[in-house]
Amino acid sequence: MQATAIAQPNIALIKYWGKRDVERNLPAVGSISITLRDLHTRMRVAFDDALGGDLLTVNGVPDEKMLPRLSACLDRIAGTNRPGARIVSDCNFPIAAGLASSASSFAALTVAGAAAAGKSYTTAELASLAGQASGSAARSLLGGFVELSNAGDDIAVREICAAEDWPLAVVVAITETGPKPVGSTEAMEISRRTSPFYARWVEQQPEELAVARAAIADREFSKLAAIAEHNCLKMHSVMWAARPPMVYWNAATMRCLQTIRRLQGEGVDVFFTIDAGPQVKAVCLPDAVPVVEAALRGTDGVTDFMTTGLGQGARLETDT
Ligand code: 2P0
Repeated sequence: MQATAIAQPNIALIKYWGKRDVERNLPAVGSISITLRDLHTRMRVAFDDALGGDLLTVNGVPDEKMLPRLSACLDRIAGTNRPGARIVSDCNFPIAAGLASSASSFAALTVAGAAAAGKSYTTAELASLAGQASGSAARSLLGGFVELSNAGDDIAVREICAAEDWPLAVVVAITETGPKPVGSTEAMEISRRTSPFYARWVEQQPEELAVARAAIADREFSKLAAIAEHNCLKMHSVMWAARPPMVYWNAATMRCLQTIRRLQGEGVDVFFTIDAGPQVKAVCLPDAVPVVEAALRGTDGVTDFMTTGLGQGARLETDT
């Protein structure tokens, strides 16, 4: 009746932005991500017949705001006639700041909830359950480079390259903590309804997925860098052109981009990607980590940074 799972966040190199079915939370486009190693969410789920409802603590603090989304996810996993659940979540990085905390949280919740409920779901079923809670969460079920595709009336995830087969590193430059102004779900819908670039974004995604897939298969860093930066800037352009416009960047975000452009000019193998938040993720070859860290540390407005390699998918931990 209880289980603990750990999951790492993932960062999309070819982004998920937009939904084809809001009700079922199905993405409008496929995506390709890398699962990180050193950032994690640990989630413990304990069903208890004595509980009248669900209880959630996040990093030791009761959280009623997030609870309905987690409860709905557990309902889909274990059925609505399930007992109440005590959910304990611990996260070692800033929550809701564009670092994919919902991805690691819902991947860990899905794996822990299924085990606590005694269900043995296939990876496809887990992906569907995690994806309904948060689109990017399905990708954190797997490690290394992960592709999420639309498959018929659902989604599918698959590992396209193991973490150890192309051990890239990611330096995350933190420029601001705290919750984002507009949540991703709402921002995607505003983009779909109002951005003049949205249709082209959806139309061009298969081509960009193919380019990234080939770059990963061939371990061609510069090819992956070019398509990932283009895809990231295009996603943000969709948002900038929406009404109301949504700009997640701050001045330090832009300065980090300039730092990375300078490094590229000096021949360093590094590229940037930015999600729905102001942090900049610098993806690089492991040899480049010291120079990338030093350059970002010296960038005005970077308050902190975290460096990580690529890691595994969500997994159960032995419960004590
Ligand atoms: C991604 N993002 O591919 C994109 C890029 C943010 C920017 O997936 O509405 O929290 O819960 O399915 O997964 C963030 O959105 O959205 C996200 P929902 P989610 O990583």
